[in-house]
Amino acid sequence: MSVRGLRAPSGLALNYLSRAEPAAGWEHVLGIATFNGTPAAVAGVTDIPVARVGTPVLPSAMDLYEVWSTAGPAESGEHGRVRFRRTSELLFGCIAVSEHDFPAEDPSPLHRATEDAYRDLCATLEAQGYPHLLRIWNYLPDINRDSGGTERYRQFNTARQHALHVCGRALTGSVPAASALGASSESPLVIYFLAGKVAPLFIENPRQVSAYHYPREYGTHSPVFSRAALLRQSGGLILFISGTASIVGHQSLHVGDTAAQTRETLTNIQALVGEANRVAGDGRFELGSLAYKVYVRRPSDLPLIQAQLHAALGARAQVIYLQADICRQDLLVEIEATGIYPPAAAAA
Ligand code: 3EB
Repeated sequence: MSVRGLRAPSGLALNYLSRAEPAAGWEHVLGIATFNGTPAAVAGVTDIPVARVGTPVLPSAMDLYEVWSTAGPAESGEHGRVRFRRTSELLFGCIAVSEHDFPAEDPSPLHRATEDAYRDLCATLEAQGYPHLLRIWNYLPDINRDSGGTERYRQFNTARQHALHVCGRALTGSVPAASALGASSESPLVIYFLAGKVAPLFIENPRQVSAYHYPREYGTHSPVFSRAALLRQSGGLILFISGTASIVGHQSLHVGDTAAQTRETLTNIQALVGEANRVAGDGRFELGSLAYKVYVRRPSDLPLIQAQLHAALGARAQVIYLQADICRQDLLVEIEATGIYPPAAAAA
């Protein structure tokens, strides 16, 4: 049963499902993310990449699966530690690297894990011939914890930038849309991604400094991501909006005020939707027709955040909520979104 879904006329589809198996079967599934441990329902699925993300679903005890699928034939494979599945246009991949794989005396096992993950990821894209990284999701345990005097999110940023540089990839401009969130302490570093044969358009937010140009007060190495990526494929448009928070310029706004942070975040997403429509020319994306993933730092804030989303988006919007720490201590909520235009009936 599909609780929420988006599908391009032919091409990529995203569904947030309340049970693992899509009604249409596994054949067209490219990849899955799970958020509540490793459910038995997907344990037997050997051919499809499954990213096991350690961010609990809210309200708790709800089962939820993020399922990416396509209309065309798909093929699975592995490269290094990356598991992937691909069509003629797109590749979905995921990788998990445990920090325990590195010596405890290493100054930053997270740095090593991040470098290894990105190196395998880049090698996969090169070997398979999908050079354009479109969208990437990064989940690191204890994202706000310090070790060796540096916050772990900053260690991740240094390692990500270094690894992308070594792979010969851009560090500004043509860089993927992304999310980077905290996961539970027991989780490995989990990364999943979508890559394509054709370059997307990368979109920045006129209200925000580009993340790759953040000043050094946020870390010696800036985060490498675009605010959104827009892909034209098979007669449709796909809009990937990065994790977005209550940041204007480069500063966090409304510290301590969850409702105001949620409204500012939605204003940022509205600005990105406007940019996407302008850049695409024929884009007709609207706030109310996107699919949203909302990361909530404090589970007790859920009703407050839900109320803001309902007021801003109306009843049609598709929204799921996860508990996750956000990459700045003063941020209480972060929202990512995906849009497919023109819209079609949700896949069953
Ligand atoms: C921000 O705007 C909030 O490091 O990949 C959002 C999306 C954020 C992606 C990343 C970080 C990342 O800076 C944090």
